[in-house]
This record gives sequence, C-alpha cells and structure tokens, in this order.
Amino acid sequence: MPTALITGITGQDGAYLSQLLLSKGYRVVGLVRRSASADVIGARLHWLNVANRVELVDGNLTDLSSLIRIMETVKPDEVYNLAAQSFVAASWQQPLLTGNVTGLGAANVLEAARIVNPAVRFYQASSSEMFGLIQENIQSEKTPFYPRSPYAVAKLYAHWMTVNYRESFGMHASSGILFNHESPLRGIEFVTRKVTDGVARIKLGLANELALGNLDATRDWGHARDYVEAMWLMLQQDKPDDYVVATGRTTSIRDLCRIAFSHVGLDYEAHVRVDPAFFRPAEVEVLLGDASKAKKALGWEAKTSLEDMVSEMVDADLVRHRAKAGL
Ligand code: NDP
Ligand code: GDR
Repeated sequence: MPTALITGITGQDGAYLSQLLLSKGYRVVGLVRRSASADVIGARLHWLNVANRVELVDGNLTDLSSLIRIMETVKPDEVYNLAAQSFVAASWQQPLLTGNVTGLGAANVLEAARIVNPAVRFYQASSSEMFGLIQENIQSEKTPFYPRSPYAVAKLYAHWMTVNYRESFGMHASSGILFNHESPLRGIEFVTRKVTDGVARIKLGLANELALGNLDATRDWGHARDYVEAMWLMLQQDKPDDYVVATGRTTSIRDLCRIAFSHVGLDYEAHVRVDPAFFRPAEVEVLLGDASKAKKALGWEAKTSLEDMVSEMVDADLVRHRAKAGL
C-alpha cells in the first residue's frame, strides 16, 4: 500500500485528494498545524466522509525540523504540497507571512524530502496566478510569468524551487500550474463560493444583496474533484514535469453571477452591488489555460462544466442555510 503525505489536507484540495487516494488504496497521512480549536480535522474531511480514514500528524510548513521528523516517521512514497496562505487578496495584508508559508514553506518541504529521501515523488501546487499580467491570450507551460500579488510572487519562488530541485538533485518533483478550481468545499472568501452562498441566502430570504468587487475579471474555472486527479497522474509518470491544468473556457464574474442567480430563478442585477472595498491593488484581469500538454501526456481532461459545478455549489449552500436557519 503506497503512502501519501498531504500538506494542506484540511483545505479544499486536500479533502478531495484524500478521497481520491483512499479510493486507490493509499495510506493517507495529512500534516496539520496546531490549533486551539478542538476540531483540527476540519469540516471538509467530515463532509467527504474521509475524516476517520486519514492519519494526521502535527507540523508546520514554516518549521523545517517538523517536516524532517514527519518525513522520517511517515516514510511517504508521494508528497503533495498543497499547504499555503492561498487567498490572493489577503496576501497584500500579510505579504511576509505569505512569502514564508507559500514560498519558503515549499522550499522547506523540498529540503526535508531531499535530506530524508530524495527518491520521494513530490507535487507542488503551483498557480495560474503566476501568469498575472497576461503575456499571451491563452496560457500554457511556455507562457512567461508576470506575478501581480505577493501570493503570486511566493508561488513563483516555490515553482522555480521545484524545477530547480528536479534539475539539481534529479528529484521526481512536478509542478501543476492549476487554474481556479472550486467546489462546495471552497472557502467562503473566494468569489465563486461567496456568490453561491449569497444566492442561497437571498433565495431563502436571509439577505437581499451581495457586495462584490471587480465584475469584469475573467477566470478559467474547473471542479476541484477533477483537478486532484491531474495531481495524482503527474506523480505516476516515469519522468517529472510541469503541467497546466485548466478547462480552456474563461468566464467573467458578472456571467458567473448570472449563472448562479438564474439557477434559482433570480436576476443577479437586482441583488449584486459593486463595492470598491473588494477591488485589489493590482488585478489579474483574464486567465485562460491551455491544458493540451496534460491531455496528451496524462490523458487528463476537465469533466465538469461551469454550469453543473455552480448548480452543485448553490444547491449545497441552500442545504446548509436551510439547516442552519431551521427552514
Ligand atoms: P485552501 O486555502 O483551502 O487550503 C490551504 C491549506 O493550507 C489548509 O489546509 C491550511 O490549513 C494549510 N496551511 C496554511 N498555512 C499552513 C502552515 N503554515 N502550515 C501547514 N499548513 C498550512 O487551499 P486549496 O485547497 O484551494 O488549494 C490548495 C493549494 O493549491 C494551495 O497551495 C493553493 O495556493 C493552490 N492553488 C489553488 C487553486 C484553487 O483554485 N483552489 C489554484 C491553484 C493553486 P488550516 O486548515 O489550518 O488553515
Ligand atoms: P483568485 O480567486 O484570486 O483567482 O485566486 P478569487 O475567487 O479570490 O478571485 C477571483 C476574481 O474575482 C474577483 N472578485 C472577487 N474576489 C473575491 N474573493 N471576492 C469578491 O468579492 C470579488 N469580487 C470580484 C477578484 O478580483 C478576482 O479577479 C484563487 C485562489 O484559489 C488561489 O490560491 C489560486 O492560486 C488561484 O485561484 C488560481
């Protein structure tokens, strides 16, 4: 039975990846940072019914000694580095923490792997945010990077460290340049979930309006359940490499709102208000990924349409709010 170590197991992707790896017969171990709250396992793992099937170990991405100890005791065959300060907007408020966790944290995991077992297979959660100020209309592995936030700068450092450890030490280190992917388990601060949660509250009469920032930005949105398959596939290849993972369709926030509100028979224009407080100091206006390399080499393709995913998210938020409000 292969062993996988997942950093960021309590996040959206960690939960879906755990579910996938457990279904393939892996022993799944998750690194969690200590919390004063009792439920360190987290709601997402409970939601997917995997909480009692994963092992948890205490550690922190900013603490190399904890990573070395975990690498020695867990003895993973595969390491998926998903942990990060992942909210772009927060990275301007906490640029140094973001650099420490999202950037140097990845280097710590790579170092721990190199020191303890350089034969381990390593996955780095890179991001389409690294493309930033777009240099090509459709972004592939060959598109130049131009990061536009402290988050994206930190991710770029982690990305190049992954490439560097592969080239310097011959490690099986791969980087997945994943475009936005969402699900009912998405954090509430990200725009898709903020919208589907808002739609559910408005539909149930619990709210009347939803305040958003830039409605004209566009994103290439896929489903997290599909995207974790690409992560796993990358580590099953003979050779490590970097891959763009995307749907090849880009949609504005405005059209996302249109789709989500119309799912429950509402008109978004009657409820959405633009609040400049949600504008970012520097914006990534358009993202559109070309995943043809992943399709050719990994046989991977996005399966879930934006409409289906948004419906799933709105329906899940309706269930949550009905239960909470006793409706
Ligand atoms: P989440 O924000 O949902 O999860 C982040 C995880 O990182 C949580 O488990 C969090 O733990 C953990 N974490 C944060 N800081 C530390 C730390 N110092 N030490 C250990 N663990 C820590 O992110 P997603 O699941 O959405 O994304 C997974 C990864 O993929 C991230 O690296 C993200 O930047 C990247 N990515 C995501 C994309 C997306 O669209 N979702 C697209 C491209 C890249 P805790 O529960 O304690 O907060
Ligand atoms: P992003 O996701 O920054 O692309 O990063 P987010 O959903 O936060 O923003 C997407 C776009 O929506 C615009 N927007 C708003 N965003 C938020 N959060 N809240 C709002 O009210 C709002 N109004 C408009 C933003 O300006 C932006 O253009 C996500 C994260 O998961 C990263 O970790 C990951 O690397 C990238 O996706 C790929």
